[in-house]
Amino acid sequence: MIEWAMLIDEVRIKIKAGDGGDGMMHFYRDRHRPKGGPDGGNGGRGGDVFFVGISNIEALKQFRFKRKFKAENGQKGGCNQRDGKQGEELILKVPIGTIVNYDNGTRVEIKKVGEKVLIARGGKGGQGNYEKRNSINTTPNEFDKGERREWKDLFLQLKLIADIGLIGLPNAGKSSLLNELTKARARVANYPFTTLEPNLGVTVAKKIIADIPGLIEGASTGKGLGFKFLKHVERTMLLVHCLPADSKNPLRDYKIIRKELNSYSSKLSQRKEIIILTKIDLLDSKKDVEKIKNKIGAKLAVSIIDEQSIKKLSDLIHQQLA
Ligand SMILES: Nc1nc2c(ncn2[C@@H]2O[C@H](COP(=O)(O)OP(=O)(O)O)[C@@H](O)[C@H]2O)c(=O)[nH]1
Ligand SMILES: [Mg+2]
Repeated sequence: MIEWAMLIDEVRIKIKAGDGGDGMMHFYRDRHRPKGGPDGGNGGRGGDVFFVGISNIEALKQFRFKRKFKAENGQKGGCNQRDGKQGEELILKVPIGTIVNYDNGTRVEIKKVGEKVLIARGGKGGQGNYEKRNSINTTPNEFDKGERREWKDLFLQLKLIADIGLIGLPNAGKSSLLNELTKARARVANYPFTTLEPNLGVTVAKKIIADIPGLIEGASTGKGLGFKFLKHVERTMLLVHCLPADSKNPLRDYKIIRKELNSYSSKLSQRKEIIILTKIDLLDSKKDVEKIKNKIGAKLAVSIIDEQSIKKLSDLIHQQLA
């Protein structure tokens, strides 16, 4: 069994189940029966809020701009013992692996595709005065209000399962490659430690790539930020080791990272790895590229300004995972 990397994406939203409709207070009247009996109907139930699991791991994106969601309220009861209409339920699609955290500490996980999980129950409708009749009081002039529902704050966390980990020293071009290989928008900058959290992206073949930041010499012993992320690396299926062409000594860079991986866990050192030479547009000649590529045992040489090379990388990654 392969252990999976679990990375987390987070969002806060507000939801509200529908209020129950109020009961009706009404007495039947017509020409022949000026004092007819009570006939006020019950209020309709408020709509429930459900989450349904889907496989699209990008689905939490829907909450980027719209954050408040509400199921329909039940309608008020009518005359003639007519009950109010039930409120329409609200169904939100979330990726499987979503953990729903309520304010009170309760947690629910959406585990299966198609699984419909009740997130907030709609309010009961209130009784109308028809329902309130009894042997003692045959003409009640009371009704109940429908149950009201409040807004709930939900904190959604997505446990993501990364298939591929991009590793390498800071500045190796990991975040840039993640952006090119996926539609992720990781921060890129020309200095170490731009990426504080692992960035995630989804490839064309729906594989998840994690950009593992902050690996430096000593990371396995807790130095820098890398330690925190090593556990994510441990659970990926494939490592893409990035070595930049503008490094003074790419072989040394490689060894630094390998040493950290090995001392963190021996299992990790056996993980399938492909080495790639990055930023090759910074080299003067193709001959230089070949020379370094051979020296470090790279499978591919890429540059983010060479679309062809990115395509080759994408193909290689998917082929390795297959
Ligand atoms: N010339 C060139 N620069 C690149 C390439 N890839 C990344 N860079 C630059 O290298 C720097 C570090 O890249 P980044 O992706 O943040 O590296 P990370 O620290 O490994 O995530 C940034 O200034 C990038 O614009 C490339 O293929 N060619
Ligand atoms: Mg980065």
